[in-house]
Amino acid sequence: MKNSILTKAICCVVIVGSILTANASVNVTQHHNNLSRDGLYIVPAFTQAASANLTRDTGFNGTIVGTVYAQPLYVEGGPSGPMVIAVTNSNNVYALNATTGAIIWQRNVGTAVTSGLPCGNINPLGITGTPVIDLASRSLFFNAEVAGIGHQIFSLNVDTGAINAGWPVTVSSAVPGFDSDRSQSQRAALTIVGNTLYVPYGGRFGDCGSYRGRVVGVQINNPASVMVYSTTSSRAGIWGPGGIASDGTNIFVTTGNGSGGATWNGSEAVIRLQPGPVFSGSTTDYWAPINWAALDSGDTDLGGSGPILVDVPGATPSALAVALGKDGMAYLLNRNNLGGVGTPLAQLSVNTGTIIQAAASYRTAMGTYVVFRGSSSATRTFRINAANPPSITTTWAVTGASGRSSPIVTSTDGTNNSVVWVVGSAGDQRLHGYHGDTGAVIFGGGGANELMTGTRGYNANTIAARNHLYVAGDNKVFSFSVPVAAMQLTSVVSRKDHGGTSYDIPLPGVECRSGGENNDYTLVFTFSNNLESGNASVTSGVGTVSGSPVIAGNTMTVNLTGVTTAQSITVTLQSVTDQFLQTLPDTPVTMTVLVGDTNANSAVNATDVAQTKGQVGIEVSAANFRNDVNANGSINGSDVALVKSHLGEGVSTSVKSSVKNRNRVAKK
Ligand SMILES: [Ca+2]
Ligand SMILES: [Ca+2]
Repeated sequence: MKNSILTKAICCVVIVGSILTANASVNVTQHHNNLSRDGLYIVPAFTQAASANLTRDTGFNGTIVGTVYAQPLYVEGGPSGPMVIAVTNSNNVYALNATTGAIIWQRNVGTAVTSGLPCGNINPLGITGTPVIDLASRSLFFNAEVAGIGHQIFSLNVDTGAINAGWPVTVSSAVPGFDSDRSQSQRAALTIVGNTLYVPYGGRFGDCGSYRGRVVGVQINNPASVMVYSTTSSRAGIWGPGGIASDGTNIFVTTGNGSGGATWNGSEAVIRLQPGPVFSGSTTDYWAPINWAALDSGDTDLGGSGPILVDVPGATPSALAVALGKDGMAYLLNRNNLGGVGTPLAQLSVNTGTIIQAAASYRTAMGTYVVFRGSSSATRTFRINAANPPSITTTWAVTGASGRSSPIVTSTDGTNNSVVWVVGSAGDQRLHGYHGDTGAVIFGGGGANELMTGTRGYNANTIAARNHLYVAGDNKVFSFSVPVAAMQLTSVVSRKDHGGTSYDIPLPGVECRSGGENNDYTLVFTFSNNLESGNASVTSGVGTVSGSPVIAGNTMTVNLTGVTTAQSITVTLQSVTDQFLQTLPDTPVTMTVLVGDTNANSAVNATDVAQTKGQVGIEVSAANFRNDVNANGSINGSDVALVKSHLGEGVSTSVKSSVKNRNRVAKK
């Protein structure tokens, strides 16, 4: 008997409690975070107060090789922990440790193009458009221009960087006639809807050659299956950095200047494509302003900004698409019936200069906003009024900070603490944060440590994840963070249900209640921050962790079974990680188990019996629940009998006393 208990005790020490991640992981899988391309990041750490104290993580390495136009991505849940993904025009792809900036894996997908193009201004030219991640298959998709081959669409295992089977797709082979004069460029962001990857194409700087606005659709599970949409008009490129938006079923693109003429052929438009992609040709599926031909001849593209999809509760219609033109106009469209060539739901001149960037949208108690970078010195906003039809009102603008990036917005919950973030890209090379309702400066750019290098104009390049912002510039990814409270274990209790009401015994303390038939106990750990994941195991004493720890908010509940009485059992917390990815050092917590020791003096004796007898018939409450020793919700003769059955049992309660006892033994 003794031997078997000993064996059990030894085995319990080595069994490790199961691992569980309860809360949702955070991932930035695409340009501007969402299919709508709204650029909204819900990040509870980014209160406006915390945002004011943003600092660069100077220990974050982030060194990469090549010029960067694409927005970085962020992915969790892989074997190497949280990663930042960055791509460069040297055809280099990187997965960086999101905390240290060290390279987890890197892959070069072929020699970048350095000569032989009919026009263009990116040299070397490799991966320009923002990639997209499919979390289900943990695959990363992007387009690379490879010397001697042209456009290739790759799929990589996002955890290892290995090229997935069946990829890359060489676009000129899959799509007859595609890019035969090398005038087609790929600089707008990619999208995945369902199982289809959509890759948008436009022309090169200089508008040379026979390029078209094109979207190539590739089945991600069958890359041999390729479809393409091309504008009928020559040129009409799809090139704004935000690329393709989606409502979850269909995709939306904007097209640039085309060849003009009397009949609209696909230029200067917002176009809705069905899955494939397939263009219906119906007026419900495209919109172009009445002056599209004049915009064509003036090179005043509608295509410098991709569409963003915005829902405005209370507006009729409420499901909108927003377009911005190089001519400074903002347009509101009914995204379920775009309307053909004609007058939009609303339009307003919102900027005096050309608009080239990816806009963002957010909602506060004041209404629904769109924010865009209007020029190298202005960040501007307008509100969409919830009317029938919806209308546009210009709101705050900030001028002065030089540089020209695409904005993003952080909010703690989707409506509060909105902060608009822009980078003075190709300008002052600093991050700037503005109050979403007023434009008041929240973060003014920081000090010497916050100065970046190599950030590119027009492109977004900034993402938010947990308490970080990441900005990708040439040859370097920068990490910034807002301060967060350190994680601490604030309390531990042993919790038991007494006939419908739970009572807690704070630990360290003596658990005097019976564990029932299987000797079960429940420990509830409370922390100062919300948790992401954690483990627990029994590291001394008799008992095991049963099932997975349950994480809810800032608590972790650990169930124990097989916990014998008259012992101290130690449960050690391991890898407990909070929502800001701070990890608690391994923390042991000891519970003394002595069934029947109702007065918690480490011995079961006549005092406990008398105390329990004294409570018989009295309703169980916070004052006497220890006397409900069998935890059934009433104090009666069974509890007295249970205490009596343990008479004479005891435990030594402190390390000090056990050391003293051992010393006494040694002296003998
Ligand atoms: Ca006692
Ligand atoms: Ca009882």
